[in-house]
Amino acid sequence: MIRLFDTHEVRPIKELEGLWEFQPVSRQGEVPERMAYRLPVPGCWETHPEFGTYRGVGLYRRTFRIAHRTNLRLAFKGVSHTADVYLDGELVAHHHNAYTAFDTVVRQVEPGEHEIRLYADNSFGEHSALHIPNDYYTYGGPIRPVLLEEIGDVYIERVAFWPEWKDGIWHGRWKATVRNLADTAQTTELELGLEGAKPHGGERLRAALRIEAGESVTVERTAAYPAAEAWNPDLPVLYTLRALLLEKEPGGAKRAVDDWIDRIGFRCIDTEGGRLRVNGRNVRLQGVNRHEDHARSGAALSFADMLHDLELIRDLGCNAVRTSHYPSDERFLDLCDEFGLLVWEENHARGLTEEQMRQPNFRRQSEDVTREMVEQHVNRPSIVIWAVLNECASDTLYGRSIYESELALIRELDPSRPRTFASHHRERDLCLDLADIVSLNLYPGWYTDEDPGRLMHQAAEWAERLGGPGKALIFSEFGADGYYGFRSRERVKGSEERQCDILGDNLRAYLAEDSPLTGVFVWQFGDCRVTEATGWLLSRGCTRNSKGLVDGYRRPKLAYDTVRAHFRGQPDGALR
Ligand code: ADA
Repeated sequence: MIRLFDTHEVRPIKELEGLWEFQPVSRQGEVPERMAYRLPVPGCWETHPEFGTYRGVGLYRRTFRIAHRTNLRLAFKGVSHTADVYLDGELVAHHHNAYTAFDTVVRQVEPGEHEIRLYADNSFGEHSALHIPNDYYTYGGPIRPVLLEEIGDVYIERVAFWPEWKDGIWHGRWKATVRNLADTAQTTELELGLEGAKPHGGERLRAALRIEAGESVTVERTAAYPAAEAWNPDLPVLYTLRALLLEKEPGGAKRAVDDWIDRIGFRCIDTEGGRLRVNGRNVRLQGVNRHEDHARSGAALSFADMLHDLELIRDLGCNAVRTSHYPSDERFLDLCDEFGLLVWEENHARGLTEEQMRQPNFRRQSEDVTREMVEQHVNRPSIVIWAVLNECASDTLYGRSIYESELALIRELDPSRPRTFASHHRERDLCLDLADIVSLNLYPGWYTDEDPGRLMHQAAEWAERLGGPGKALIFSEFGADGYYGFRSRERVKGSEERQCDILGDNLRAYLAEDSPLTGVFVWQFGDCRVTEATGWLLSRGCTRNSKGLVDGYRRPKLAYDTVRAHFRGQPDGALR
């Protein structure tokens, strides 16, 4: 399943899901004598009994047939973590980072049978600046869908849509890019429309285009949509966006030769008065941090598992989720759009030191994922915050230069959403002024003995002094380990009871009347696997980060009900 809706009705598209051949190999490009295994796609090799801890390169192979000569677009929604793709023996794509999509276009492919070889590499080393041993697990394989599309010489590459509230009416700003693969200039007509929401004075927006050989053109348009209804968390109205490329037939009639379908919602966000506002109304974010990790399927959750997560998150009384620490699967974001769950989405990084940020590949890989995240997810009404670089070196001058350029890149790509980053550097942070929202990860009751209420007011003072006056403040992480099933009358650390106590104490302070916080995100929704290694952090018990409200199989712990009671405004009903 690719998305919750059809992304194309004109362009032929096929998901290459199912069983692919698999073989571990020693390096990218190696052709083994035989392919001894079969693995599911999407999936990760850790689900196979022999590869539960395999770290290295894995080759996935399959064939497919096409009936006529055509241009092919091969799209990968997420390969963990570095991919090399070969079509009929030719290298056609290379991509780093598990959590963003990439594609490649191959021209004039002949009819008949063709072979795809996908080399996925989950090893750590110089080549990989973002995927490092960490407090979550880097799985191996195509963890998200793989697609095959047939395109003509001229095709729609991307369509972005920004809703804007102006003079009491919803407006939409369009930006559509059309590419010409041919060796000669081409003409075409682009038509842009929203189903169910007509622009002022017309049905659809149109542009006649002439595109030079091998080039692309970007069309920008603005229109008013007086009849549009707003997307709100309690009534998330979605509209279908449809872009078409039209060709004139000999008789004069127009025929659609390519299309692009997406869903959008009309809503605006600001941080006036130090609060996050959606459509001009204050919203206090009550959320969880969610890793894409499941005890059974690793990072390749099924759609049913994603929906189950979303239902649990809603049952907890959350109105928000943070995609820690990387962009989410598109299907999970589709669910958030559909159910009105607000999303903090962040680029991929966790806990990089200055030295790791100086690694030669860091800058390019990090900017790539930031750009891909924003370009690929910009149309989603559910995303209300963009974030970068969780707990990296924002306490150093070099770190500051990186935060500055990544936050600026986001502003350039999408001026409509507030930007932030989650810091654990407290008053030593040097970048709080660069963000629109100050976000802090603090663990009173777990890593420190501080009183949560006192710490919160102290944090508000840091935000004001270092971030700038009147900035919104979020507690982006707080929590405690609780080993599923480990019970203790003495409520010792690590027990489910102690996890309830700590989360209860935190939430009582943060959700109180006098709270300066505009949002709270519990660390974390579900337990996740971590890299097995030595060192205090990575020697976590059970090779898991056990601060989940549910365990890896989604069995609720006692703390689930504690958080649920607080988020639903009934803290007295909480287990203490
Ligand atoms: C950090 C980090 C999380 C997780 C957490 C913890 O704040 O952002 O990824 O490691 O701490 O459990 O300690």
